[in-house]
Formats: sequence, structure tokens, C-alpha cells
Amino acid sequence: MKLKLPKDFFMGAAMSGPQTEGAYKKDGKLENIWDTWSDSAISDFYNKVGSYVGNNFYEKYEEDIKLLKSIHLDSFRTSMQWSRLMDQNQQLNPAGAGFYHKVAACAKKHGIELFMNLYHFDMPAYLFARGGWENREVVEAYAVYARTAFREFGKEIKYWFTFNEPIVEPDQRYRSGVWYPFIKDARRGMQVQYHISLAHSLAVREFYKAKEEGFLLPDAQIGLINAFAPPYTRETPTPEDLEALRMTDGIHNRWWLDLCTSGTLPQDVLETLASCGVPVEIRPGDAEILKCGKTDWLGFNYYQPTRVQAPQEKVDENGHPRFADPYIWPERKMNVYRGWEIYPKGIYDFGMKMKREYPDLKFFISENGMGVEHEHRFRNEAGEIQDDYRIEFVQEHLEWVMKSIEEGARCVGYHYWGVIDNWSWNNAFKNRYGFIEVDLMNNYERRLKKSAHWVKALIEEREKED
Ligand code: BGP
Repeated sequence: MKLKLPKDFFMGAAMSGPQTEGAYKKDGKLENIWDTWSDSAISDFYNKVGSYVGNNFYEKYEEDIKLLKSIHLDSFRTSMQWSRLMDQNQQLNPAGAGFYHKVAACAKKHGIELFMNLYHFDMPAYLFARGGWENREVVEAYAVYARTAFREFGKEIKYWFTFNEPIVEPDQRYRSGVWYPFIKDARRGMQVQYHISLAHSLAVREFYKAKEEGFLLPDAQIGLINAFAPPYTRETPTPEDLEALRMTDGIHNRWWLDLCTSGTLPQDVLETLASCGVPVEIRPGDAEILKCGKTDWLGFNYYQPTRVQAPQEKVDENGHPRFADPYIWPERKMNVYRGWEIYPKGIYDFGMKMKREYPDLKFFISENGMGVEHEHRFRNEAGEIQDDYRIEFVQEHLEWVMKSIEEGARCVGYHYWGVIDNWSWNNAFKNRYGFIEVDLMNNYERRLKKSAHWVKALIEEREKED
């Protein structure tokens, strides 16, 4: 199939502050939770590469923005680091703000749209020490941070997002405990998820207040980014399989979709949780806050489908209710380096679900990508990485995006994750995602891979029609 990108469709790059900037102690930047983890247990990170360096975007932002433009991308998303923008007294750190002003000005100069996200798993350490997302004062502090950002950058940035994948910290830090601080407590995890929902809603409220007061561009928009992939189960499911589907979808997707579309949380999910000993503590007045959580659009991060079936045991090894077991689809194709299934049709299924259930809300594919280990194996004689597997991956996913648009999905863009190789949390630089290589042995030098030429040619085709 010949791939043809529609007009008025963002083609861009996704990245985040904590995974690219580095400069972890420069210009008044405070410690964040990744720095704390890196300092306390560096062996938890692949090749002992902690959070300190990113891919040196702090120094190389101009070169990087020019590179994105050189392969004809029209937009990119990154995130501000709370620990860089604000000081411990919840005041703006002018030097930190200066960096983001430079990035915004540079994007403008080179004609590339900047999408700005406010939080990408990067709690400032001093706030984590006060209880992090378990503490409502931290929720309030996040609203102050969001207000400050909107007012400081309101005339420079049009597209804003409150959170990237707000489901990840409750899961990784508090429920499964695989990320620092390694807590395995379903109740605390749900409370964190709930508090993040309040924080999102307070930030959206601040956004509209700032808009009313003239601090923002008149067409500024606010959204939330999540991995919303609809879960699948076996082809001939039992009622128990369907129940596993309901709760998986409820906690991971409907929770956020309902919040962004109707300013509420799914009652059936809250009730099931309470009946299983995981009640969420809701205070009077919270419903009013959540009502403010409705957004202008969504970002959909998609890497792999979720497949579930009825759980063998109703309780897991930590004594928590177990709502589902993983289901291994016999026909699955894997990205063996990351351990994630590759299933491009999932992107289409989400588009159709949005069309059916939330027809008014537009969205874009905010992350999609393929991380591969030891990519130097694929270098040709001229030294260029021949990442045909990545080209195939992107091509297949984009084909399903196009099909969903043809059939009525309101998908308005595609951002590839990690256009420039970056730091992948505790996998550090193990799996490389980029169309552009970062040479860690050579001062973070950037080099195009084969996929960079491919994506450039794809976008040029569209431009020829203008
Ligand atoms: C998403 C995150 C990104 C990014 C990506 C790839 O869930 O939003 O921050 O890291 O996954 O995952 P990883 O880097 O773990 O391979």
C-alpha cells in the first residue's frame, strides 16, 4: 500500500525533558525522583547510566530542532521539568525558565510547532519527600506549577498537556513496585491515581483561568496523553474473561477518558475497587474539581496491545485483588528487545473506539516507536544504521492510522517516540528508538539512520502536492 499523509496532519517527534535534557544540576535545577534513584542505586540502571545526562538536549537543543526540521517534521513534544522551572518555595526559577524560553524561540525560528507537557514521571525530590502524589499538598503544588507555566509561556506555546501516561507512576512505583520507591500497595496506588486525576483537573482549571485572563494564545489547547489502547481477550471469552476486560479497561483507559470527556471517574470501577478492599478516599468538593478535567483533545501513546484473561487467583502475592492475568495471543509477533508485542492494528481499533464512544474528541498519536538493542550491528560501510525494521514498523502503524481516518476517526497527527535516541529510564540507552543516532562515545554526536531519510521522503511527497 502506498502511504499518503493527509494535509493538516501533524508529523512530528515525541520526547520528554527528563529523558533528553541532562544538565541535572545546572542553573538551579532541583533533584528529581530519577536523580534520587540514580544516586542511591546506580546499578539499577543499564550500564550504570543514571538520569544525569539525557542525550544532552540542554546543550544541543538548537542542533536538534534543526535536525527535526531537516527531516521535515512539523512539530515536536517535550516536557518541562517541574524541578527545573520551579524552586523549593514554589516560585519560578528564572534560569530554568530561560532554557524553555530559548527552546520555544528556537522552535518558532525554525518553523516547528512545540507541544509542551508538564509532567513525565518526574516528581521533584523535595516534594516526593513530603509524600509525593500521596499528599494533597503536592497536588496543590502541581497546580501552582501549572499556573506559573501557563502565565510565563502562554504567548509562546499553543499546545499544552498536563500529564504523560498518568497511569504509569501508580502502577510502576506503587502497585507493582518495580520503580523507586518500590511500593507494592494497591490502596496507595489507587490513591495516587486519584490524586493525579485531581492534579490534572486543577491544572486544566488553571489553564482556562489563564485563558480568560488573556495570558494564553486565543487558540491555545490543553490535553492529556495516555497509553489508552483498548484491551483484548480470548476470541471466545467466558464471563470471567469479560470481567477481567472491564476492570483492566476501567482502571487504565476509561478512568482517564471519562475524566477528559465528562469530568467524572467511572463509578463501576470505584465500586468494584471498594468492594475488594481498595477504597479511594474522596473528599467533599472533589467532584467539583474533577468536573474541570475536560480537555480539548487527547494524545494516544501506542506501543503494544494489552491482552488479558480471567485471573487464576483472585488475590496476588502481595494480597491485592487481581483483576486479570495476561493472555498470550498464540499469533503474536514480538519486539524481543523490549519484550513488547507488535500489533499495528491496535492503533486502528483505538481510532474506531474513539469514533464510536467519544466522537467529538480529536486526538493524535502522541507516541509510537520501536526500541532495538545493539543497533551498531546494522551499520553499513558508510557507517549509517540500516534500520529497515523501524521503517517497516512505522509504515505499518501509519497505514492503520490512515485507514482509521478514512473510516472517520478524528486523528490529527502522529509523533514518533524518540526521533533522536534518548535515555529510557532504567533501561538507559539499551534500546535505541531514534531515526537519529546519538553516539555516546563521541560527545553525543547525532547521525541520521536510514529511517530518517525514509520519513523525510514520506513528508516531502505530501509537500509536493501543495
Ligand atoms: C512510554 C513513555 C516514554 C518512553 C516510551 C518507551 O511509555 O512515555 O517516556 O520511555 O514509553 O519506553 P522505554 O523507554 O521504557 O523503552
